[in-house]
Amino acid sequence: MSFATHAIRVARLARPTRNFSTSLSARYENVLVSRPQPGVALITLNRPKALNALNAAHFKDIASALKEADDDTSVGAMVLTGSDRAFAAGADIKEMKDKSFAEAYASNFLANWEVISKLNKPVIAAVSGYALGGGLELALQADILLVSPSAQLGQPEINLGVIPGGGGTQRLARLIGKSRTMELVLTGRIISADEAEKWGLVSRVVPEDIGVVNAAVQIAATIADKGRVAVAAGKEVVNAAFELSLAEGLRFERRLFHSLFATKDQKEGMTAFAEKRKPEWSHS
Ligand code: DAK
Repeated sequence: MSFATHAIRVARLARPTRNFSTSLSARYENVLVSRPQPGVALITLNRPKALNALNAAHFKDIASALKEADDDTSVGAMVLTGSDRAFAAGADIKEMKDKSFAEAYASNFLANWEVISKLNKPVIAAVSGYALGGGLELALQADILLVSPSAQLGQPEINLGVIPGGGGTQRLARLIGKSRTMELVLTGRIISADEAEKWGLVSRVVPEDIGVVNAAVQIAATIADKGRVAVAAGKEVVNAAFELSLAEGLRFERRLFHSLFATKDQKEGMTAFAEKRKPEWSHS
């Protein structure tokens, strides 16, 4: 059986019950929070009338829900998703259209934007429908990005007389190169899920019959089942590849690898392998 076929079977078997807990969501007006599987927090953007456009209140809820899950010791990984029609159609244009420079500058407008990249635990974005402008920039902050066949991704800010401001130019250039990034940023063209996969922008397109959220939850559950210290180290060091030179990155990787020998999970993981049993992580 190929890896892809195996992954599809596993995803089908592990299809989560959509048992959204209202108590977890109660504090948030614009996001739903649930626990589809042990160790997994599912955060769903929920501002459907505006295609999940990200206004200040919405973004505050997203940031708080993610931070809360990151701080929760029972959570090992998070999934961030939107609706079938839109992951998010960008920052809220109506909210920002009349802002002056002084207001934007004095309030440090959208300063909390980099929230995902500052979390310790992995975030998997499950994107269906529109992921435009800030919506794509939010998804690009995730550690793993999955899309459904309906996904439409782009940076259409040029049509509004501005440019991307939430990291799009920099993250896209690193992921898909200069020419493709220039095309997206300068023309505002929206690309399909297949094109995004071909360009290496996303991990994969998940077929409708499996469901992008189900696949993302399955990946999150797999990660949540590992030792948390090693997972955090893996996330930190891969992300460092976007900031450091190769020599610095290799050194950082090696040092973090060395440091994991100070953890109980390293002793347990390697002992369990030698004893031919499943490791029991203490996350310490
Ligand atoms: N903002 C506000 N409302 C939006 C919206 C948006 N981005 N996108 C959609 N809506 C609203 C529509 O106004 C409409 O509301 P009503 O008229 O019903 O009240 C409702 O959602 C449904 O939209 P449509 O009627 O337009 O639906 P369609 O299917 O016809 O079209 C569309 C869907 C996604 C193609 C279209 O809505 C569209 O083009 N939306 C705008 C996409 C866009 O330009 N996005 C980029 C926004 S700028 C930064 C961080 C981030 C950013 C900047 C700085 N820093 C950290 C500094 C991000 C900037 C952006 O994202």
